[in-house]
Amino acid sequence: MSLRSSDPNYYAHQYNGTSTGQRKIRILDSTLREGEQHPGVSFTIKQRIQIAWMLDSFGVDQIEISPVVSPDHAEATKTIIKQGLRADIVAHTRAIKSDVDIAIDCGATWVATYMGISDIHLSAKLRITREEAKIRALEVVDYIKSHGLKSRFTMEDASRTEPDFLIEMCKEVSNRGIERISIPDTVGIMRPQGMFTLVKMVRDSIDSSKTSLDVHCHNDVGLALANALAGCDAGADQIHTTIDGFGERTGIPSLAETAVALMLIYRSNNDLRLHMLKDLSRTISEYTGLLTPESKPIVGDSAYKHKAGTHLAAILRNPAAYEIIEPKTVGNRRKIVFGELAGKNGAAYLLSLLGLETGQHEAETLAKGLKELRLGDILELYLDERLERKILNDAPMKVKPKE
Ligand code: HCA
Ligand code: CU
Repeated sequence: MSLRSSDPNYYAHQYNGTSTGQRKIRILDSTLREGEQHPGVSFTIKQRIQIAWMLDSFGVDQIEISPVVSPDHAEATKTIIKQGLRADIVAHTRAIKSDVDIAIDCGATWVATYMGISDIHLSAKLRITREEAKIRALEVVDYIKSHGLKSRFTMEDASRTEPDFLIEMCKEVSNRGIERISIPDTVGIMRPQGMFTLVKMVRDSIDSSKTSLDVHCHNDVGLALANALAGCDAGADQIHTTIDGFGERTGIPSLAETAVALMLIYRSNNDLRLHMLKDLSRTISEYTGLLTPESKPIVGDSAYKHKAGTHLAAILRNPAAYEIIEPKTVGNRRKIVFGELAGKNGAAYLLSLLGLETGQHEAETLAKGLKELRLGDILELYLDERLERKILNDAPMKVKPKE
């Protein structure tokens, strides 16, 4: 992506700065774990294997799956581990030795265990004291390490945990050789600045050459990705995503939005096949039977759809006027809507596509006709590569805008 001032995005990139520099922010995709916690989502073993292959070719760094949910999940985990994919396969378990045993039985080399450590999780869920939680957590960490596994420890509900206890837990697991700590905003209550402060506090209190940080942010108020990115600005280097953002309740950041934010906006040094994004979304929608909202960023059907006459006029000359990234870069398509807002320019373009007269009068008549369309009677057109070339080469606008 060029940084010349002739690039229409140039000044925006200048404002954005390079807060994360050229460093790489990694992606852990949890479609097979968090994603399956979304109401109505449950994959077959074959589908799980297919999704893992697709995520791996896309280029995520880690793929998370929980083998403890059912024997089906254990079998999928085992098979996926055997594929020898490039991404790490992370087996997600509760902080319980018998769960870790299931992960080991599946051949896991990476294990992520989680424990709710806020007072509300300790009292309402685990029914133990902080001291008991610490003892239980460290026993499991030692158990994992005694098996020579690579591991992550998730401080579930970290954003609502008493800071001194959170720091104490992070220090203890880091000192015992845990490779990664996940700092989740389990209930989606943070704002970006708050997530920054939380992650920075943890990072400053552990030895970051030994232990790296993950951020796992829930989307209850729609701030998940913004919060996760703020956590990375504070020193975390891995974001948790799922395809289309599915997860418990309203989910976590979507893979597509995260990948494009990282590569286009944050200039993170990832090697991702962005053109697979639409296909990944389509596959998940097919497997879950849940429709992708058409307004979904990057992968939605309307993500590159242009309607207002003033937009059409500009888009037909240079799509960068209203697009920050070429739709085909992410496997999506540009669409032009000829509806009540198309105006004379849009109408003239439509006439030229149909091989009809495109004089002032014809364009005005058609524009008027389009205005009278009822909502829903909208004519949409994909601009495939052939048409795009035609637009650029033979300047389709035959009607000159009035001065
Ligand atoms: C859950 C917990 C979790 C764990 C996140 C992580 C959360 O849903 O059971 O392991 O990093 O949101 O805290 O998803
Ligand atoms: Cu979660």
